Amino acid sequence: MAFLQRNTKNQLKCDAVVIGWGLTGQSVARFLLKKGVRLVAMDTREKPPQSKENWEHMAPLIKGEIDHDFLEICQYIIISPGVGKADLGFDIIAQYGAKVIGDIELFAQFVEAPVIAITGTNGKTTVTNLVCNMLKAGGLKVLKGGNIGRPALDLLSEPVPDFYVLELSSFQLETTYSLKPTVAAVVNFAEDHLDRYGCVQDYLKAKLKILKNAQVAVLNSDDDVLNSVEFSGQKVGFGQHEPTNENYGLTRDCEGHYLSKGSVKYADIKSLQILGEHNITNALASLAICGVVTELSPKVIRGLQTFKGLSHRVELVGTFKGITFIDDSKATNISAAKAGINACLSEKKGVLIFGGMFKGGNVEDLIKTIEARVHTVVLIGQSAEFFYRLLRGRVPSIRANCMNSAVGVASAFAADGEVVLLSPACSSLDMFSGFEARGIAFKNAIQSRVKEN
Ligand code: UMA
Ligand code: ADP
Repeated sequence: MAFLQRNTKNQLKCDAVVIGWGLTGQSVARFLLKKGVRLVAMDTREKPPQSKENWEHMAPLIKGEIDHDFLEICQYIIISPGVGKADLGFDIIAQYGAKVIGDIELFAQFVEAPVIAITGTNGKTTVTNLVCNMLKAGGLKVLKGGNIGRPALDLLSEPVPDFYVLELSSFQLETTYSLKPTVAAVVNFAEDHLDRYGCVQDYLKAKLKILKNAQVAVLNSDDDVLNSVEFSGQKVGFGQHEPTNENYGLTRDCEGHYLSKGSVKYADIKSLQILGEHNITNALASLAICGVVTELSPKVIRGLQTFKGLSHRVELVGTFKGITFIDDSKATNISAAKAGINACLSEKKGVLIFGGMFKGGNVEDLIKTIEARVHTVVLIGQSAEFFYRLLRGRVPSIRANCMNSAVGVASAFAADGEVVLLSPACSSLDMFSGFEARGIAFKNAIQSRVKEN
């Protein structure tokens, strides 16, 4: 194998190395090979994901290691967002400097239509989808991609739209330098990904790269961290405060609460189909973003009102034997879980299924929310012992070793009329292939109980 790699290297003049053979790495290869770039791909995993295309003769794939000889001779290293220092065993930017870029940087260098870029700790996917729904309802052509699941470079093979709407993660922004978004939005900021970043400041620094070169910044004005962010261009704020002539907010009168800007009321919050306070913020963010690029016509507002929400985000699964089950598997950090608990367990205490691979952060606030709204916690995953100790003496908790048994225990402890909520505050990778698989396991466990009865 080593001999084969040497041979390959000697035969090739390698222009670019693609690191990571997941969705991103494969999209980079697709894009660059069409442009005649000579590539070598590498993945630190022995078994990276398979590709549908049969292109390995064009882009040799080195598995299970990083070959520094190629990194030294190539002009560009395109690194996938999920690949951190822990995977590589070294700091690639410190070692190889400016030639290390990400797929979004490549996208930025080739894109030919305006870009709406959306980041934040939570709500990125919801806001990205809302914005697309609204712009489409207004008759505009949009293409969405990025962290949402479709690699951005794949969008460039389609006819040029009116707007590209990109959901961007901090991982992607770390290696993006020349993106010039027409609108850059930050939905909120909270602790997350502390397993990858040394400190919360490094995570914030990566997120705020979205604002570099942006024409208009759309920022959450309820968020203390984002409120103090400096931006030299036009700023538009959104939040659950009174609206102003520049900022979107909530007008409260005796008839209802309205999503508004200045004296213009766009929609009654009762007309939204998405649940919870956090989704009001998401709706305001989407209005603020769309308001920069188009007129907020009744058609555009219909696009907001007809949005039904996404799977695994405060998703109502159903009611069985008087117990309502809600899937919020996408709550992979503390602040998302707090939003989920507040949205679903506000009036009556219920049962929470919680835990997984904990990414770090200040848990005290979350424990307080749990104390206020949850009477029993069912703990799953790697962090079960850690949370069991934290909850001891505050909220009764029980450990379960799989999703089936968690749903069984939760159902036994939930009374008629109560809610069982899966909102784990942790990533799922200790037990599942991702948050979708965790949500599906939750739904399947409920389904099995329905069938058995
Ligand atoms: N990996 C290695 N060695 C490698 C390459 C990857 O160990 O050489 C591991 C990484 O540690 C990571 C996993 O493989 O755990 C996947 O990494 P990747 O960069 O190859 O992932 P892709 O398949 O390209 O998917 C990425 C985003 N994933 C991550 O950033 C982890 C997807 O976001 C995104 O949809 C996709 O690009 C298209 O743009 C997912 C995600 O979890 C939804 N994002 C994080 C989040 O939302 O919290 C940031
Ligand atoms: P992201 O793409 O940033 O992960 P999603 O829209 O997929 O965001 O939602 C992820 C999780 O965060 C879900 O559990 C959801 O209920 C919660 N969430 C969504 N919007 C917000 C928000 N504005 N504030 C806090 N939590 C939110």
